[in-house]
Amino acid sequence: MLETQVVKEYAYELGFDTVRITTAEAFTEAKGIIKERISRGLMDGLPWYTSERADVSCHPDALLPEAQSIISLGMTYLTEQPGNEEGEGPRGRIARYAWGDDYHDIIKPRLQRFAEWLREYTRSELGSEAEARLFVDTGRMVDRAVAQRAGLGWYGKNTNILTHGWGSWLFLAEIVTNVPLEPDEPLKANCGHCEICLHACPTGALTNPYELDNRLCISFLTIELRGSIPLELRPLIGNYIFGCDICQEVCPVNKVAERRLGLRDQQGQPQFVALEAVNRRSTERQATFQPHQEFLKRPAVGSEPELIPLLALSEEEFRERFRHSPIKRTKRRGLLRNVCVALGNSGNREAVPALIGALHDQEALVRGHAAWALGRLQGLEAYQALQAALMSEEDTEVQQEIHCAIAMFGEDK
Ligand code: B12
Repeated sequence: MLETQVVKEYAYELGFDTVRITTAEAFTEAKGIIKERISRGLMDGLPWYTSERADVSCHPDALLPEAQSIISLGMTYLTEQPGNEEGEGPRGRIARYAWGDDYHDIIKPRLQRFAEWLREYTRSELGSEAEARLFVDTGRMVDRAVAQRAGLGWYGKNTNILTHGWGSWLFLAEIVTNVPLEPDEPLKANCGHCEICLHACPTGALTNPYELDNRLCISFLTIELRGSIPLELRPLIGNYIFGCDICQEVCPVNKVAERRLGLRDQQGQPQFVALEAVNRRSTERQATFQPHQEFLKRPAVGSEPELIPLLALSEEEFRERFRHSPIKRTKRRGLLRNVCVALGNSGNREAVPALIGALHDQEALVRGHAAWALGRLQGLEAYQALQAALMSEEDTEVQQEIHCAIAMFGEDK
């Protein structure tokens, strides 16, 4: 058997914050739960998330026939709390994981280097090259089930994997290999009686402990959903325009992680000794926490950008601004749809002229949500603009949205 510790050390060298090992046995329990959730419609809205996918993602040997071990990896995206950004207008919120660079672009190359190293290492140590398959998020793998069984963390009731060091503020990735490695034990930790996250979710997406209804999750509604956001859910989204962190932010384990790893003081000095040492089970390697630079807030993206200027983004400006960011996933029309909803929820009438402009956007999706936002914000100017737009609008769905928006006005516009 290979020296497992050497493999783990190399993961740290590559910049992963935590690493554990599990076997390549099937994830039978996870498969049963996933299939049951699909059949109850809890995964609806993600057409690629099928029962057949679970047959592969829960069977590592379907991904690599001789699979023996899975190296489960975590990389934290906790970074400094952002300072105030310039500007006075209403602001939107972006989930923390998207403040910086796209994690797929950061983690994939490191996994590739890991696999290359593993091949070389096994050639010299065992005389034959290891085979390895790499996964981060988009691959057909159950990232969280792997992390749980490997003891990298435990399932929180909000369904995220929690760790002692970083709470759930970390990305998961894995390498499936045919090399036998000594497996770690699952952790005994759990959420106890705490159910804060279940009650904090504004849309009630956490229907039971450890159970998420995808169709209600703000993360799904603002990132993955391609079409219109259901009318009844729009007011509940608040000012989130990409993803959502509410169930993570309220989690006591996350609060402890934030305080302990935190963040630098005003002189730019790290305030706390990281728990990295604990996670590595080594007392010699005391180190201070250095946030990954790649996940620091990008000025062009921000964490709470001003909303009104976003409505003026052209396709090209959108592509340029979000080129390296996970936000590119929504495409311009998805982001502007979300911006309209956030402006409608802001109660800020300053947004009315920009929303009237958006009633003439090239995208029907944006026009429809701008109409809804004007209905929320009310006022004569908004009312008249909606009436005028109805005369020229040709898309039947948008016409419907405008009718609904007009119906939101009372007698005294
Ligand atoms: C689809 C998906 C989504 C969907 C969610 C659909 C869903 N219900 O999972 C949407 C788009 C909404 C989403 C949102 C988010 N996602 Co996402 N997503 C995924 C993806 C691609 C698949 C997840 C999956 O398989 N879900 C199926 C369900 C059934 O699995 P599950 O929720 O893990 O269910 C398990 C538990 O319920 C457990 N269980 C069931 N009953 C019980 C009972 C007990 C007692 C216990 C202990 C456990 C338990 O068993 C189930 C099966 O293993 C993974 C990447 C991957 N390839 O795995 C990322 C992933 C899960 N997402 C991630 C992130 C960061 C997020 C967001 C935080 C992003 C954001 N800020 O907006 C939110 C979090 C929302 C939430 N509370 O889960 C990370 C999570 C990292 C972590 N620390 O856990 C992942 C792993 C991506 C990555 N590689 O880093 N996501």
